[in-house]
Amino acid sequence: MLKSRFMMGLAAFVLLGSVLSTALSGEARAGLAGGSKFLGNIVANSVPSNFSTYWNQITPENSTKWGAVEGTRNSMNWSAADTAYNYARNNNMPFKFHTLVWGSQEPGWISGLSAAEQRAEVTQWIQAAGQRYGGAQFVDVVNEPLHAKPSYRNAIGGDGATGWDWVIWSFEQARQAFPNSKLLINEYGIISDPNAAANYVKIINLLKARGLIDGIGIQCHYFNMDTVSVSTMNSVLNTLAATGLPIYVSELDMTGDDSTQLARYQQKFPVLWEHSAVQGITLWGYIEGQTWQAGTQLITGSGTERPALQWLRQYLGGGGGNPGNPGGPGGGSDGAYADFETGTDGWSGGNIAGGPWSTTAWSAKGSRSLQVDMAMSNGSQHYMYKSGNFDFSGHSQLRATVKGASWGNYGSGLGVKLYVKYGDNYTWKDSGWRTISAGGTLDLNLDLSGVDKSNIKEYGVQFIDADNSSGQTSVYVDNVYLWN
Ligand SMILES: [Ca+2]
Ligand SMILES: [Ca+2]
Repeated sequence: MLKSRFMMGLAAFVLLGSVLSTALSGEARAGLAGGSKFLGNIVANSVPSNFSTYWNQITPENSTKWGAVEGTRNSMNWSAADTAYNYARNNNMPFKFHTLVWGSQEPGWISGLSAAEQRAEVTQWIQAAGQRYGGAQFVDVVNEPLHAKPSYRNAIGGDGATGWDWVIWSFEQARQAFPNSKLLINEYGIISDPNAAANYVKIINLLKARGLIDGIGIQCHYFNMDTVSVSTMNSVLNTLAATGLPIYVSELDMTGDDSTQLARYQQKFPVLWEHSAVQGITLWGYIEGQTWQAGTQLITGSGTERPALQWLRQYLGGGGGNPGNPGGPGGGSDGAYADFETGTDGWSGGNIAGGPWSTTAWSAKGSRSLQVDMAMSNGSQHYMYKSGNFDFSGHSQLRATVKGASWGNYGSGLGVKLYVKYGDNYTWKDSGWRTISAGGTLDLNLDLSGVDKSNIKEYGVQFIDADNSSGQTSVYVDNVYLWN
């Protein structure tokens, strides 16, 4: 949609000679987010002084839109785009060019041209952008194909036999102009609407079949995010992930007074951030008075972090989780973190009758958990666990939530322990004996003091049948994470 802060460039310079093609490292080194996923933000005409404190990826807010660059035909104004691009390069941040073909913020003069002239102008625009910003990690090739088709689309293929020939043509041109960039499509109204997601996937699959697309952008603005449910979000993300392409959340914002915005971030940001297909999130502004929509800001006009940003800093600060939101991203691949939203997360079962499976039967976080079936008898022991070499350094507790199914005879209660095995001798430590009845749920905390945290060999949940138990049941584990 039209960005209200759109600034039409007035200065006109033709600067095609300055080719900035240095490839940037994809590794993020600034901002709140470490690890392999970026957390970025937009840049308008200048870069805020605290930008790199919070963010490690850049998308220009308006300055790489066609209407902003070429407001006067063949007079290209790249100055604000250069500012953003050079900052990204100098600070080793991925840069996204936004956007090549879009039905909003087009140059006003394009509609008056013949079809042949329109096609030549779009081609020239795409080539000029690629010549100047060929080092961009990402390019939004087509923006909002479902909502804002360009006025000139019939000049570049129209609907055609596929229904989306103009989109295919645009990606073909972009592939030539940006051979080293990841080509993305971008759209709003997706995260909150499974039907829209299915329509979006139809376009994506046309491009994927032709080798033209490298990732899926979903905007995730407040008018979708404020009210969407977590289950709808997960459903849409899984639909998009089934294409096999990575997902980029491209324009995230959420409104609300301090407590409302905080609750929305706590509930919904992790759903996006922790989905295995999501490789980066870009927020759409953060400073009060400089966002396109009032109420979305994360820093007030006086420079104070709003609660949602304070939480975000804590959530992303490593260490996994906090009192308001158990289950942060944890200590990375060497730590312990599992939510089983996309599979078994490498967990196994021991002395079980079936599984483990990622299931929607129950969850403590998100919409899925890990399930095993087991046959109960007189003191028998069963396990759900992950083995390998893990580093829990810097954390004081391992936590998880478990549940027993409502079927089977639990007798005097199913014993449950959260445990680790550590060191070369696989020394055992557990959370102590707790019991659940059929259908019961438990939050388990294992104190890691005294454990050689840098040398963890296995961790998991042990179940011990009561003497008077019998029959088959199912048990579930979810939201496994390291605390503090
Ligand atoms: Ca031109
Ligand atoms: Ca889960």
